[in-house]
Amino acid sequence: MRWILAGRSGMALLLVLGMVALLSVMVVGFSSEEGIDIELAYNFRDSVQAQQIARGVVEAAVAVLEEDDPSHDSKDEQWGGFSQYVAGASTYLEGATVDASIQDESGKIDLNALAANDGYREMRIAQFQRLFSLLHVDATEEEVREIAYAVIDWIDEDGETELGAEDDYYQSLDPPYHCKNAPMDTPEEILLVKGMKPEYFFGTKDHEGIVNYVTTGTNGRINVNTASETVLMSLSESAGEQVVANIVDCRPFLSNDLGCISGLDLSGQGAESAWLRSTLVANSSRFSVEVKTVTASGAEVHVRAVLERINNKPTIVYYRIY
Ligand SMILES: [Ca+2]
Ligand SMILES: [Ca+2]
Repeated sequence: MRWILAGRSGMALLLVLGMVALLSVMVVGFSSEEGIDIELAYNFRDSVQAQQIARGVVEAAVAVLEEDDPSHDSKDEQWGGFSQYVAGASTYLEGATVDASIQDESGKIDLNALAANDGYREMRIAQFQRLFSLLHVDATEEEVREIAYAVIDWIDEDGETELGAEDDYYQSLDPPYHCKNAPMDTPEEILLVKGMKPEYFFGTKDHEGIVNYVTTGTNGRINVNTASETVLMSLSESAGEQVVANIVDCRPFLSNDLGCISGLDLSGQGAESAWLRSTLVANSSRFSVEVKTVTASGAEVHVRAVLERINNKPTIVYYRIY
């Protein structure tokens, strides 16, 4: 892949890195003047510096996505090489290391879509079940179906249970909490839902969890250019290894008119074909940025940010430092 550190995005990162250097000098100057214990000051400075670097990297990701052509999204575009770009730019930082990547959230399965009332609920529940099965999660089909219904009840506005669980169940727990009755803000929220177990979500030494395959806020659309092989196989019982290989061979799809995908019935009259037509796209509305910064003294900061394209402008809608 050809990779060019240039243009506005490159400038944005370099500017922010320059500001970080300035800031660290200011913090030291301030603290010695005030006579604060110098070691505490250094710790504080390093933690602030790591956070500022991470923030700068997120701003650089916004800049990269601002320049991106939104008509299709695939990993061979500039955002797909963001890690190499950051690795190159971080050589300008004295002693600090930065790892970062941009992921397409539309390559994952939207948990909120389970509750959509568009006639495709059974398709999505079946997809949810296939995901667990593909990952060899130790849960029966029936248990996964019950979790799917509990997710629907967790999200839908009413308090009537649809084979899942509503407020009366969650209020009976110790400690009790309320059923959300609204869309999930993050996929981790599924851990609060009846029947869901941490090992299903995070995985165990024997199997992967669903954490890397689920998302929220993508309106149930799945980008065929960026979906993992597991997500592609979850789309249909007929999406076997050969079908997935066909899709991977045809990438990148350049518009939402996907044409035909050999082995996947997109033009059929059945409910599954209709659901696939309404679900599969070639572009994305949501990206996430993961950043890990370690300063020379060992201060470590992780940031996860979610960027949503609103009128083709990437906007930070979620930002977490941990
Ligand atoms: Ca694009
Ligand atoms: Ca409900």
